[in-house]
Amino acid sequence: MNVAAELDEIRRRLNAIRRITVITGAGVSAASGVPTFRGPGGLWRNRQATQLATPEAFLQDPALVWEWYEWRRSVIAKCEPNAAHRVIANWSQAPGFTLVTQNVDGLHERAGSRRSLKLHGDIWRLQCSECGRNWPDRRSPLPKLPPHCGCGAIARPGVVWFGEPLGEVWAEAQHAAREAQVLLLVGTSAIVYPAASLAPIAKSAGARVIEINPDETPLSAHVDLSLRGLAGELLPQLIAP
Ligand code: BV8
Ligand code: ZN
Repeated sequence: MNVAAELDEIRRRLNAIRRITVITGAGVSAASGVPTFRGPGGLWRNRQATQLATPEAFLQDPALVWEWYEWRRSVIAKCEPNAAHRVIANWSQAPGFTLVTQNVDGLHERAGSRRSLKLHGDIWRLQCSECGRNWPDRRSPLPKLPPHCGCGAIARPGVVWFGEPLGEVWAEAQHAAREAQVLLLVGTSAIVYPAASLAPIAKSAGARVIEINPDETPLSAHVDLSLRGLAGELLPQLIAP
């Protein structure tokens, strides 16, 4: 079946069902100019994101880790949501729709997505490293690095680091995967866990799993349909004319 026919079939299916879950990764924000983790912008000062996004790196050198997050906030602050974010925001108005994102950039919310499950937190929130307080701070640049909490302790970005648990949102994401009739996997390399286990969970619960990615991923052989293309080009074609 050619891509156009496959898109028709998906569009028909999406119009016929209620429970749709979409999982997104950095690829959805690539067209907005946000560097992906494994793409060309994935390296910062020759360090891998997986090296910097850890409690150990923050303990060892909080100033360096904050410089990285401050750089990412400054890049994201100049980015606008793209067509893929807008299609998903449109779908998010429907009752049976759930958005599960690995992205911390906040572009889904800026596009109007309601009720997104942010698996890995939010780069526009700060969290106290002592008392656990978590609050929004969208200033870029931040007036002082590292920022501190009202209790006097140093604050960290409100994101989930490698080696840290995801928290309650993980149970909600698993539920959304199990309940889905169709699960769309958009713009993720499906390497980071437990996020990458949501598609197999949905599939074993009977969902039809569709992947949209210009490249193959470790899940491509395990989904019902793997469409090679860009989210910003293919998603708009899934909206009923
Ligand atoms: C935990 C927030 C346990 C921070 C992030 C099982 C097997 C192996 C390893 C593990 C395992 N279980 C746990 C692990 C360890 C680890 C892990 O998965 N490591 C990986 C590297 C192997 N997982 C963890 O540590 C997790 N925690 O397991 O805790 C625990 C339990 C109890 C008590 C204590 C501990 C926490 C993981 C979360 C880490 N935080 N982000 C920050 O952002 O700074 S992860 C971060 O990286 C992102 O959030 C995202 O999840 C990931 C990047 O992946 P993608 O978003 O997919 O982006 P990527 O660049 O890789 O790919 C982009 C894709 O888009 C590509 O495929 C490309 O082709 C495509 N694309 C490009 N352009 C487009 C496009 N697609 C469509 N359209 C386009 N235009
Ligand atoms: Zn505090």
